[in-house]
Amino acid sequence: MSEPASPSTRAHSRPATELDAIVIGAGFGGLYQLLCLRDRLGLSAQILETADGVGGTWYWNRYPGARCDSVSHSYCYTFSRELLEEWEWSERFPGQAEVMRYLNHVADRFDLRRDIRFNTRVTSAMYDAASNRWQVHTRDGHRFTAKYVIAALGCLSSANVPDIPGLESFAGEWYHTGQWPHEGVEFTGKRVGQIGTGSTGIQTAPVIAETASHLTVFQRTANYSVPARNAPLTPEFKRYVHEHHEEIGRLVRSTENGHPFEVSPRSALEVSAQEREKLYEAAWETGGLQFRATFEDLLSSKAANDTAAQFIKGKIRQIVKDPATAEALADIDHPYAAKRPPIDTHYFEAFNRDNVSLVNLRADPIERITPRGIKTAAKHHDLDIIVFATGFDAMTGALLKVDVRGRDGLTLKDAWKAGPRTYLGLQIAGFPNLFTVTGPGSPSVLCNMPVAIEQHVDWITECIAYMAEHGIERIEATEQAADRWVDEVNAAADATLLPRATHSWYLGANVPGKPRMFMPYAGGMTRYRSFCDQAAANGYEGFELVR
Ligand code: NA7
Repeated sequence: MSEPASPSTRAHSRPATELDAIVIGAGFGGLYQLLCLRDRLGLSAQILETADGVGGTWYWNRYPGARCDSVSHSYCYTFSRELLEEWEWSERFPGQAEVMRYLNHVADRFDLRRDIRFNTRVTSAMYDAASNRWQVHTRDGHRFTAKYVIAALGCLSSANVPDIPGLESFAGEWYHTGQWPHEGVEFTGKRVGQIGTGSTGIQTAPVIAETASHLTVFQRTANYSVPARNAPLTPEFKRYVHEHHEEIGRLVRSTENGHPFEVSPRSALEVSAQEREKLYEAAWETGGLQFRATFEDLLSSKAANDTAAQFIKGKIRQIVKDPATAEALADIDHPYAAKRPPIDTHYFEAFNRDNVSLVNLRADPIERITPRGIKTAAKHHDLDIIVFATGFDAMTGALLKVDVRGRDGLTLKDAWKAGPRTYLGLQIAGFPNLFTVTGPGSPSVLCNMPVAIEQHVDWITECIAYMAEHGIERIEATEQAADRWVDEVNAAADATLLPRATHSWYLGANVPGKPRMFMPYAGGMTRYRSFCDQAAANGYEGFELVR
């Protein structure tokens, strides 16, 4: 996707567009936020969006095999009964194209496009205290002013291309999965190197292997994966969904991670070894993220977690025929689900193909990229295409790319120098009337995203409505509330095994130089929701309100 040309002097002299609210990003969060501000509160609002279409993360992540890890009947908005009734998913886990069809349908159905400016990258957002308005600049030289800015840039939208020496010299093609070309990539007859074995790499490798002449997967950290068992939805299940919208909605809003399944109340250590094996086997057959819910203590007890880890490692060794490859794939150094647990369609099976090989970078690290491929310590791998499935500068990267300045010229970069510091993941001290949808410090990526997004957008909308009703001009998280919340976020993470995966993007560890701090709120959606509701019920406790 080409981006708009750089600003002309003429463009800069244009008068600013004045709005009540600017929403940045036209993904799941931005679309619903626009609808709430415009249609529920009657405000003048616009979305500014870099892409030429809606979809956010789903717009950019078009790599082969891109598929949602949440079951389709829970991966949707619940705010509109009509929308729920008229939309029908076709598969258990919706593919990228189907999620895009859904979001385009939402944009059309609620007539949102007329208030979305596409091809518009926000470069800066500066708070002007005298007017109590944000000045927002875009790359094409437009200026906007608004009382509110709602950042809905997505948690996984700033692609991370590692700084491997020699990339610029590569004579073939290279792509990052999160910036995939719309016209697709032709792998037929090509020697492909894929770096990265996170959720994305695990989804894309088996699909690339179907047409590439050879696929070499470069693995730095071995990863768990459980079969997705994706399948078309049966007419009976579709009928069930249509008849139970309310029940499903209630269920996803009541569970800790926003998925439509309860975590078993059983400990992995309270059942016999045979019983445990039987339950894991059943969960493996069912497939999906639900595997995590087999026992209640998989993320709190290392001993319990070890049983799941051993089970999955055993499966890898059974599936992968070459013993050395199986060993490298099963040599996993962190607890199960301490990094985002991928689900797959024949990932481990792909290594049984003649045209797929694995390079274990722990034993044989990459030295450099050459014009002809990738040189590791042991050998040169000749490649026509390199696919970077290397993830994102998650949770903070996209917002920090914008020059955000709050009160007294405080930059967001400075405010977050030691790591993201928010109150409830919704607001940042020093940045009045700026809200972050699924910002760091909220459950966000540990939750089924549409559930987390609806909760945030509803909260922000009610907050703005409250301000209008009470003649409040400015809201800002207090330093004390942010300090307390950072402690709560850390304590919630420390009560789990999540920080034990020291290389995880939850901690910012995948981006060199990024401060290490556990970013999402791990205390569960119900506890989190009650903090948000309580703050609002107490007249927005923890926020400073100025008339
Ligand atoms: P992830 O989960 O961050 O995975 C990125 C992968 O790329 C992971 O295996 C990394 O290894 C690997 N990586 C990153 N940098 C390098 C370098 N320099 N050399 C070798 N390997 C590297 O991103 P995904 O896109 O898979 O998934 C992101 C989320 O999207 C996912 O969790 C779902 O929520 C949807 P590492 O583990 O850091 O050693």
